[in-house]
Amino acid sequence: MRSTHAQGWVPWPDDLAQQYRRAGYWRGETLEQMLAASARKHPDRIALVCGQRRLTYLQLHQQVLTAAAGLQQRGIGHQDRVVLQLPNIAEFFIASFALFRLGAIPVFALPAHRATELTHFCQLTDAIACIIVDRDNGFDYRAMVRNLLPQAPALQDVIVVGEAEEFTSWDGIINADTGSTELPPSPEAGEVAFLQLSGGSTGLPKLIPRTHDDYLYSVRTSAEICELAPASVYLCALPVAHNFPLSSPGTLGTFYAGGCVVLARRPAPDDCFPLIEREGVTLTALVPPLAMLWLDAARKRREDLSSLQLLQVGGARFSAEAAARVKPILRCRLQQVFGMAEGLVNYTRPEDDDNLLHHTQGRPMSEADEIRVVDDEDRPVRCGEPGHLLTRGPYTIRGYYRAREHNLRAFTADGFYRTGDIVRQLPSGHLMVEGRAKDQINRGGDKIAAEEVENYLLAHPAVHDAALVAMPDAYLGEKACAFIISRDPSLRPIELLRFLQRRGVAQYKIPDRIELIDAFPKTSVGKVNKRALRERITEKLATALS
Ligand code: AMP
Ligand code: DBH
Repeated sequence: MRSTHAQGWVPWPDDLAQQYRRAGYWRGETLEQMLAASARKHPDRIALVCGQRRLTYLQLHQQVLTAAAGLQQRGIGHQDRVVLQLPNIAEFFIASFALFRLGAIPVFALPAHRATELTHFCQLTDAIACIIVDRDNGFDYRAMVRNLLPQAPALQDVIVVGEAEEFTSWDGIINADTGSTELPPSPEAGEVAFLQLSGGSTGLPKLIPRTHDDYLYSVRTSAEICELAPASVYLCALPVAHNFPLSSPGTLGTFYAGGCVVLARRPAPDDCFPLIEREGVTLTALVPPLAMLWLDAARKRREDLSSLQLLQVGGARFSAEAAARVKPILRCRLQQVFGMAEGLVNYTRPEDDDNLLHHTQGRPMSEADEIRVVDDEDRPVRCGEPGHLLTRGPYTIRGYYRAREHNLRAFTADGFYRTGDIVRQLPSGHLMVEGRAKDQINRGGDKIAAEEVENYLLAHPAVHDAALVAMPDAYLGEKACAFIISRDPSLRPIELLRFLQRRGVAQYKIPDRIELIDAFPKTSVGKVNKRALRERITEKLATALS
């Protein structure tokens, strides 16, 4: 096996890896080989709809091989990291599968990420190339990358879908004369296939190494649980690189089943409802705020949504009240999904009664998922009592990428991932997400690591100290409030927000509110008492409303 600790990731212990192979969880197939198999089985079925473009499985796979040859000609090869930041367009899949074919490793940035995050991904991975779109949603990705080039010395190639300006054009790559070039042997399925992002809770976003073997296992199992078939039409409304729409069972699960993936540029009803009607969409995945928006819109709009059979909701806690409205309003089944890019995914099942469906976040997808619910000293709590969720299994990572120190805290000595979630487990195995021990804000499914944003705020000369906490929000569930101790009495909150924007960080990380404060409340051991700060802002909001 060529993939080792030295390459920045922590493999499963050999005996377990063998066990996972013997059990048939890991099948030695790469993600690109999965697509190739679907192309052999269903060459003429539509695999992908992107705007007016419709690609059959055969066409999609051929474009993947062409792109692989073109990328190889640009010097991209086995184990090279390539930061991929694309919106919901066909090129996301053509580029990703082409990189999988070469054994190169895409780093899945989200379209919301800005210079600060992109620079970090380039530096942490020594990426030799990045693939971006020219502009989207009023933002020029070329200008962003142009400005970060001095900080990313390993970056040799910037590949642009659309108008490339001084950079390499994607069209040039897929139209290059690659006649005589032969593709290298496929990578091994036990190697890292890509790096996915974690919401994290510490300084800078962590990267999650997923192998072909482990990811495909989760994709296949998810596709079975969700009963995907060639007739399935999956609408990808969330950002395509996110783990939920990519693998639970998402776009990859749909390709595995021979179904059709329909890409929506935006998740709002204006974009998605006409697509559901036109394409006969049968399932889709949303975060809770979007699900609520859809429920409201469905009552007012005219589109025929009757093809929809399953709405998956996950990424943040979905209220039981909203869950109970899905079936009466959308006339489709609801599935709650509680997952994480690190691995473990839980689903409610078709046979679950309404009580389980509305009040739990499902149970683990695999019989091989190991679940522990423990107290602060890692001792198991009694069944049904709340505790920290720890997990281990055939598709849950053993360590973050190039994060030796952090891994000591994020994983137990025997390889369980500390999810940071507080859950209760019912005798049926179903989990209820009760809260969070990690210092993170879950802003309607977008995760914000408090420490990361605090560090950005601390970089402002007038900021003496900063503490970011969650505040309740009717629509998003939570928003972020920054408490600031200022050195300068004239500092205005708007100046801090502009400071973050100028620096270039994802918009969802910019605090929704800034509270200036003289001193932080402290815990008995002298740490910032974030619970007291959360209570303070919650009370303030309640008083303002009453
Ligand atoms: P990440 O590790 O960044 O992929 O984010 C995964 C985290 O999102 C989980 O550990 C939970 O905190 C949260 N999460 C995902 N799905 C749900 C859900 N259905 N209900 C509550 N929290 C969720
Ligand atoms: O929030 C998540 O990261 C998530 C939610 C649902 C996820 O990674 C998944 C399903 O696979």
